[in-house]
Amino acid sequence: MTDTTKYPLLEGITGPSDVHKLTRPQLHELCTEVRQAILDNVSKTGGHFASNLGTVELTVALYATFSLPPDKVCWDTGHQAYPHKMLSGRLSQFDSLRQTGGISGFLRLTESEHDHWGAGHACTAISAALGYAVARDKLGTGERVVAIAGDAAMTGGMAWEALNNAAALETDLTVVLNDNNMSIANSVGSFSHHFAKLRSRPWFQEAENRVKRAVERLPKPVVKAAAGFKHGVTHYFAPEDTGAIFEELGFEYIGPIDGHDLEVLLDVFANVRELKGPVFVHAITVKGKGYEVAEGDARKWHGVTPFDPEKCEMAGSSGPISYTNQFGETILALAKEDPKIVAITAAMPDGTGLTKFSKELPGQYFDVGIAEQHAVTFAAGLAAGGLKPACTIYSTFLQRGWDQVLHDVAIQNLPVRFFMDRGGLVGADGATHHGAFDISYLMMIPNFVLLAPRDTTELAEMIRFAMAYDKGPIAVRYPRGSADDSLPEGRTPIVYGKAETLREGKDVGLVGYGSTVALMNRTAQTLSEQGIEAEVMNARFAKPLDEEAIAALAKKIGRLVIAEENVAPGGIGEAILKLLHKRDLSNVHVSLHALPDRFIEHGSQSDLLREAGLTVAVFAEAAQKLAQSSTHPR
Ligand SMILES: Cc1ncc(C[n+]2csc(CCOP(=O)(O)OP(=O)(O)O)c2C)c(N)n1
Repeated sequence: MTDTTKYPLLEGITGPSDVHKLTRPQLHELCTEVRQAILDNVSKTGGHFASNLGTVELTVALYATFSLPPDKVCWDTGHQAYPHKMLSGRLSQFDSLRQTGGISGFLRLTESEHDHWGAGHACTAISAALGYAVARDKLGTGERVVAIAGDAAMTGGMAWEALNNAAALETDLTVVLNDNNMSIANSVGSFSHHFAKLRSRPWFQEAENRVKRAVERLPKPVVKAAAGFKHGVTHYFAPEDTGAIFEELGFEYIGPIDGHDLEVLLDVFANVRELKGPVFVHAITVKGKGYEVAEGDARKWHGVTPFDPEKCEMAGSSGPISYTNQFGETILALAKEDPKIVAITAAMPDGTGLTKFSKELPGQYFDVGIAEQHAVTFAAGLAAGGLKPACTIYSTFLQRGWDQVLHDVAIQNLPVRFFMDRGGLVGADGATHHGAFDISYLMMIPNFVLLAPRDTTELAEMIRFAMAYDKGPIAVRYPRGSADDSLPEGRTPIVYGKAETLREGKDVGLVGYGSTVALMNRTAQTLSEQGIEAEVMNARFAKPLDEEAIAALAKKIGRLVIAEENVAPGGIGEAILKLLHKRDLSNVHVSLHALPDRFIEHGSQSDLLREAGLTVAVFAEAAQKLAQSSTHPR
């Protein structure tokens, strides 16, 4: 470590024990370096930005006061844990953040022994930490366990299920609320009002001297003293008249404290570490802290593409309209004409394309918080009550509402329209965020209609179709990004359960669904250069499948290549195989392509599609083999 290094202290940190060796002034300096390292790296790679600038002091204070290991910290979601990654020996790998083969943007049990909980979906940290705490109690290992959750994570029912359970178990557990009053968009709901009420109390700093004196008076060994500290702090910071909900639940509530005041954090954590029972520390932080524009617009700077740190400008996106924006524009236009149309998001107005809708039609718009289960049943109730709900949830997050989809929507055959963005491989967010399962997990549910568009124009048609369909639940899935514009323009209207033939051929049949239709069309172009004439079918509906058209294609050519951006079990490929079996066409030669039976990590979408074998080259080779080696099984 020399003075010439960019981050003199941070570069010398190989793990938590190195942080313990630093003096208080050095810890302050370390915070400055971590913040600079986040700016330097994320401005080059892109990634989560504002959330990480907000947790610098929290992380340094945790590292300096807890013993990691054996103590454990579970970060909720993991999108605010870059400071943790840097302090646990991964600084030098930050140039590979979220890239193919590089470090993850979230935490992974397999990435580092210091990652105690892997996530990507929100609201899981308190449950996980409670599990760790109970395991510790049973095994007698004695370490401390901390969960760190954002205020928006507290809009999810699972966080409250965990608090309820933790208080009943009365085990030693610290929950730190990282309250920046922001989700990705604004925090919503009555909890956010409750937190605001708590935030309006006198802060730790204002009573700092009083409390410091109280803390200093605590005798050691601390177990006995901790109780005194606990009561002292509770007395100072949680006067009974404010009725903090956490106290009612059985937690010792400590706060609010300034989550950027390192001195306060160090004192509080050092003492909280010794407390018995469930403790709740309420830290107020600022998303984007230290980078002015991000503080001013944390929503825009939550997740970023590479940007110029001096000019504070992100590269603008140009090019064809994205599926997300196409959804947003189309549903807004429809809802303006029909006041019965209502749009629901689970804390993702920007990601699902509903921001403009929320501004122009606030009365028809509901952001329910990170509460997908509730979003689905709420939509079911809206449908039962006579409205036309458009329930917009990413494919990966709808997994959390699966029972509600089945139990509340499908069994009652309610016309809830689901719009699932990010169907397929999403790229840099990785395994927790890929939409790899939705075709399967909806295909098996009776009453559902499933569609996927070949491009953004077809998405608009399918949205209109879905909003007009009122016989039961219907779901449209579409991928991240923009459409491949290589498809022919001649369009046929969307007809219930009907596929579309894009190109006639006689040597091999290529069947795509959603994002793979364009790949199939390109495959046909490649094959035609080799003298192979392929027929291309856009399946449009995975359920009900266009059995007549697919069976006719299979019969006509005897060779099919089928591809989908979903795992094979329960996918459209399997449905077609079953159809061939049912129609006595089992001897048709089939080459089936789908996502493999393993979790795919992060990387660029094109790298990941290649890794999964979903490319034109792979399909063309499969088609060639079928065309050349197999005879028509007539
Ligand atoms: C189940 C689930 N739904 C939606 C998301 C998308 N998401 C990622 S971060 C985030 C906001 C998190 O806010 P908060 O917990 O307050 O943490 P902060 O970003 O403010 O640090 C959301 C909605 C998710 N990760 N998981």
